[in-house]
Amino acid sequence: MADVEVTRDGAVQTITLNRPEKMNAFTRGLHGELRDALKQARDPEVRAVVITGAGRAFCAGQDLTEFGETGDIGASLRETYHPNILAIRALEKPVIAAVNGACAGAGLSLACACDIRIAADSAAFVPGFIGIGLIPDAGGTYFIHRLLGASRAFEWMSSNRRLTAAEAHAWGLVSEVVEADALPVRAAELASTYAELPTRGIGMTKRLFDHADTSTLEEQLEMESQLQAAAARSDDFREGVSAFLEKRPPKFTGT
Ligand code: LHQ
Repeated sequence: MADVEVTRDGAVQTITLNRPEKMNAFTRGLHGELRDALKQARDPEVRAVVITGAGRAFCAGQDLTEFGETGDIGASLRETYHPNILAIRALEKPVIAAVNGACAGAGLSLACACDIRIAADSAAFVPGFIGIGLIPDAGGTYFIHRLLGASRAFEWMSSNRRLTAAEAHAWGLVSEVVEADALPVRAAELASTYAELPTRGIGMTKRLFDHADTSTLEEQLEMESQLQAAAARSDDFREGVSAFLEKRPPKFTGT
């Protein structure tokens, strides 16, 4: 059985972390397979990606039974976690985390690296790191303080408080909570809606928001003009305008 399962339904690729007996905790093997799955997601035919977990957890973070084998943790983070976090941000298409259960440590960082998070009502969000004397990694400090604001992010990550799905929704950490049984269907529905949007425009919007985190207004205005010029050269722009003028729904191809 693969540690990461990849399935395709039309333009939607679903990546399932598949170590249910270990709450889908990260091992070197899982990282490698996730890396391959994210490479497959670069296929232009894939226009939306879902990341979820098998069984009752989304991902419990680093497999603590493999912890002793990690040696130099800094090097291990650089070799295993960082490429996958960066690969998610570099995908020019929406990545949806369908958080089906416990989401802890670097599993929480993984969910937060995605563009959209929806959760099962049974999901729990747990910082984890400080509970074992570590600091947030795998982009946790970068994403969580942007999603929640510095004050709430610090308080949460340092308290190690277990957050319910309803609390995560109230905080804006997830955009939607559904009954656990309904999560796969809702994630597929949301992903196929995104897969029918102008994918290049979605990808460029993602890049712009990432860039906005560190840029000046002048730099952001410049990047917007460059990417808008590219968007205006897309087939989807032509189709969007034609459909509007012809008073019909657009049929975007992602080109
Ligand atoms: C686990 C794990 C787990 C192994 C539950 N590993 N077995 C760190 C270091 C090095 C390099 C790079 O990066 C990192 C980043 C990190 O991710 S550090 C943070 C690591 N993660 C954690 O500290 C989370 C630890 N787990 C938990 O807080 C809870 O288990 C969660 C919230 C995930 C789930 O809670 P519950 O639903 O109450 O389940 P449980 O605690 O009863 O766990 C069920 C089983 O899963 C249990 O095994 P058992 O044999 O007793 O059934 C746990 O030992 C096992 N498990 N997390 N990370």
